Amino acid sequence: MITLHGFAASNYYNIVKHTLLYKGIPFQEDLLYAGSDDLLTVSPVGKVPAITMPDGFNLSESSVICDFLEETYPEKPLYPNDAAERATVRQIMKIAELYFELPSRRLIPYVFSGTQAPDTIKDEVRQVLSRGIIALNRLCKFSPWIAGEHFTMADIYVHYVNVIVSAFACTQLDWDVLAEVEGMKEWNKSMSQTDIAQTVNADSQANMPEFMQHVTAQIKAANAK
Ligand SMILES: N[C@@H](CCC(=O)N[C@@H](CS)C(=O)NCC(=O)O)C(=O)O
Repeated sequence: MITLHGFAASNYYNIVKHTLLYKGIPFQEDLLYAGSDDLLTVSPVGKVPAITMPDGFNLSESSVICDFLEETYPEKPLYPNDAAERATVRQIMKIAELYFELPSRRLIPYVFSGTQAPDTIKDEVRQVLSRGIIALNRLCKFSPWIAGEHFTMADIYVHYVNVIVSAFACTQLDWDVLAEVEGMKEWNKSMSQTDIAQTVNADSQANMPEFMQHVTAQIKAANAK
């Protein structure tokens, strides 16, 4: 059976978990937090998530894992057959990662420490998010799914990117970023109402107190140095 390493409060972990559940692939979860030595044995940069296949093959990087799962378990496909359509799905995912997820993540330390990011950082994050908003308005269809008629990996990926945008960028910048992409909020709401997303999000909420304890311990350890 596949082992999914990581923790349920991680949105990257949840991209892979949602994919496994959607495809009906049996898997077990192995609770590991970033920074643990055990994680380094399965993930070369020590980041969550990683998977271990039944034959012992380890893989990390959420979008790479998703591609691997698609190739290994092609039933219930999450990418279109047509090469251009497939590339568009990946383009949406990449733009969401680069222009929504990563800039929003810059604000995580400020939210966790209950402080405000300096204006220079807020300005930089706003500029990157603005480019993402323009690009996603151009690319996303929401008819009814993000890339058009069919449910794809981009639906899963962007839904969990939006968790980070909402929790960190929207709060620190006091800006409803998702409302800037026409159709995004309505689609995101329908995604969150799917059975799989409800399961994944319930597990995420259940893990949150322990994850926050872990974060607090890390911050204390760093301050003590
Ligand atoms: N590019 C990686 C990013 C994964 C990532 O940043 N995971 C976070 C947890 S949500 C993590 O492990 N952070 C620990 C660290 O940055 O050292 C992916 O797509 O899997």
